[in-house]
Amino acid sequence: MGKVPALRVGETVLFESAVILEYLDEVTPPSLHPSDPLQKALNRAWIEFTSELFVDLYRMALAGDREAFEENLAAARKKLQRLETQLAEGPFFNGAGFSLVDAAIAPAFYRISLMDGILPLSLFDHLPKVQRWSSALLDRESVRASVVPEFRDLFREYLAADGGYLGSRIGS
Ligand SMILES: N[C@@H](CCC(=O)N[C@@H](CS)C(=O)NCC(=O)O)C(=O)O
Repeated sequence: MGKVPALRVGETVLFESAVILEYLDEVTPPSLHPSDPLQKALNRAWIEFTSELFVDLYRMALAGDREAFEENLAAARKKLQRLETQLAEGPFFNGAGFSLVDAAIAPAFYRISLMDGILPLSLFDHLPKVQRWSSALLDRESVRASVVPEFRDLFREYLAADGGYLGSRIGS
């Protein structure tokens, strides 16, 4: 499809991030999903919801002008507001334990933190539960180790080379 992510397993290439996630969860027991079928289904629904957040962030990263950037920033904020209403004690989505829905959203929080380092986004303002969720995930060793050490520099180089609204702000 010309899109990322993709996962090669032997001769087979899997695509669609949620499908890849479910596959990895199945081949590395125990499952990170809740065991209750209804809770599991609900978690899958929220994973699907977060996939739209990635689209907003991708469009923010590559927005050509301020208008397009802010339009997608607003769309991302709306989704995070929605997520705020789903969180309880935390710090993770289902409480104290890390689960698959956390794994699904962690890269979004990482990208938000990187973009926020270029241009303050204030995406977590008035969203204390989402803020706590993001911090808990970004503090996890498994999340840190999920990208190459030079990811931040590569991301910034990619944005700078793109020359969009965000990329043109790097180093300014
Ligand atoms: N629903 C797909 C979306 C994949 C997707 O749109 N990936 C974007 C990056 S976030 C991409 O590779 N875009 C390249 C392109 O569209 O040319 C998934 O979750 O895997």
